[in-house]
This record gives sequence, structure tokens and C-alpha cells, in this order.
Amino acid sequence: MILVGQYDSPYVRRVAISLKVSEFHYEHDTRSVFGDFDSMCSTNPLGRIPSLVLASGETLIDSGAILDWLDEQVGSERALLPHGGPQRRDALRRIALATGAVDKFGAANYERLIRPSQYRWPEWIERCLTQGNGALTALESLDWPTGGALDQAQITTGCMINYLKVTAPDDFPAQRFPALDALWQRLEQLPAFRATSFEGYAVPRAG
Ligand SMILES: N[C@@H](CCC(=O)N[C@@H](CS)C(=O)NCC(=O)O)C(=O)O
Repeated sequence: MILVGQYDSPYVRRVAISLKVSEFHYEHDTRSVFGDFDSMCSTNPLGRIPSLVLASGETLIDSGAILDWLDEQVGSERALLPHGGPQRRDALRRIALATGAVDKFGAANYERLIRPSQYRWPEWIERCLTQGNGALTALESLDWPTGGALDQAQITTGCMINYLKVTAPDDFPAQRFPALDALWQRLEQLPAFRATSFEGYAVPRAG
């Protein structure tokens, strides 16, 4: 199978880490969602990452759908998302907050880094940051494991925190989010996180 997308995307990274934790081997297609846009649209009509091209030739798009397929492959005992009940609802809530934070801080990043400065909309950036901080505050108030098996809520939240640390460190002051910072520090030491680490941000920046 081939995972399409670079690890600077927290959506790609959460899939990559989940594949590794579930002991799936994959080739990595590192085409850029910006630099290789036309080619990317032939893989996913939305021109977005991640996609997962299966050995059968079928292409799965959207990280949630890919992770759903992955959990189905390994069965409920090894699935990264609990299969039902309050545990599943709790995990889905954490994941919604983490992916929502990526979307909101990501939108603010695009506005601050990519849109030409004369077209920026400060009120919109402020709204996105308020929403992203709402998610971070909610996640910070929850109990997080300090060890044991990885699950999808931890993986997705770890990828979200790392995305903020790399792309917009001022948006994630560690002293304001100590529980999340401790979670991130622990997760980034794990083999699957280390194997997918990235230090740069591939999106071109406008002046
Ligand atoms: N809901 C999608 C979101 C994926 C997403 O936002 N990918 C970003 C990279 S982090 C992307 O492809 N952005 C390019 C674009 O939307 O033009 C998923 O979970 O896969």
C-alpha cells in the first residue's frame, strides 16, 4: 500500500503512526499537496492529503475513512478506536477536538502565512484562534494516560500538538497546557512518532 502525503500534515501523520502501530508496511509517496497539485488531484479529486492506495488499486481518501478501514482490518481487539459505548464516545470527542484544533489553527496559519498581507482579515484570524484555544482548553482538562497502549485519541492529539509546536509555537505555550505538553513529550519518544517526525513546514510563506 502507498500512503500519499507528507508528514507535516497532522492528518497524514496520524495515519502513518496508526499504520506503524498496527504493524502495516507502506510505501510513502511524498508528493506535495501544493507543489504537485494537478497530480494530487488525480489521486484524490479534492486535491487533499492523506490518501491510501491499497494493493487492490482502490484509493481511500480522508484520514477518518482510512483509520476506519485500518481498524476494520485489525479487528476490534486491536482497533485504535474503542468499538462502542462511552469509551468510543469519549475517544470521538477527543478526536473531534484535536482535529478541530488543527482545522482552526490551520486556517489561522493559512491566513497569517499564505494570504498576501493586504488581504488578511484580523477578525477572522481572531475567531479561528478563539475556537482553537477552546479545543485546547477542553483537551487540557481531561485525564490522559501516562503510559500503556496507544489509541487513536492519543495519536491524533499528539499529532495536533506537534503541528502547533512546529507551525505556530506561540499558539501553544507549554505553561498554559502542561497536561497536553506532557502527553506530547511522552508520545514523541515512541518509535512510531520518531519515525514520522518532521521539523519544517512545506507551505510557502507570503510576505
Ligand atoms: N478531513 C480531511 C482533512 C485533510 C486536510 O485538511 N489535509 C490538508 C493537509 S493538513 C490538505 O490537504 N490541505 C490542502 C487543501 O485542502 O487544499 C482528513 O481528515 O483527511
